[in-house]
Amino acid sequence: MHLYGSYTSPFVRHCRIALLQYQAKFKLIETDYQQSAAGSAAMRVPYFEHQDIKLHDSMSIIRFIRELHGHRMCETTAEYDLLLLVNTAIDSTINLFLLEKSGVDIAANSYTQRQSQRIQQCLEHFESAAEQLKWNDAGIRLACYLDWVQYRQRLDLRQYPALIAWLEQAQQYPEFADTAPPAA
Ligand SMILES: N[C@@H](CCC(=O)N[C@@H](CS)C(=O)NCC(=O)O)C(=O)O
Repeated sequence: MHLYGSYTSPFVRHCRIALLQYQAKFKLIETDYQQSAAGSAAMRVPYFEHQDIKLHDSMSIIRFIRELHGHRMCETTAEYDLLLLVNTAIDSTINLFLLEKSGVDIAANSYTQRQSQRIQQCLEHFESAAEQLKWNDAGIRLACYLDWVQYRQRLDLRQYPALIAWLEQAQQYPEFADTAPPAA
């Protein structure tokens, strides 16, 4: 199994965690923008190859890994919905991060302001739902996201004590601790 990605991406990290949970043999191939543009129609990481299978999104990759080991990706519709909401928050946060890096003034544009508002509302939702979190795909993805925002210093999580507690709980899982982004 070949997983194409980076050691910092929260999407790639979730795939690595799923693979480590099953002690699956895989190779992470570090992939930059130029390589992902050539290797995936989505021009993003992760993408994945195994025998004649090629997958272009962390959602299909994780589903494939779980099913390969006789499990489902999400046990309930509620878990799936939470997972998608975390994806929404990650997408907006990464978009703002990349726009800012490319010189866009994200505070001056009404659409980027809406993205910032979306992120805040998602975080408030996660905070209010934190008591129900489990170490399943929704909970894992949330932990990957929270650790990434801290790593990139994108958001101040101090106003979300339940999310900080969830992140601390996640650190207890070896597959989460072992996939932490490298020191900047
Ligand atoms: N929906 C995709 C999102 C992947 C994604 O946004 N990856 C980021 C890295 S964390 C990326 O490669 N961005 C490059 C770009 O947008 O050009 C997934 O779940 O795999």
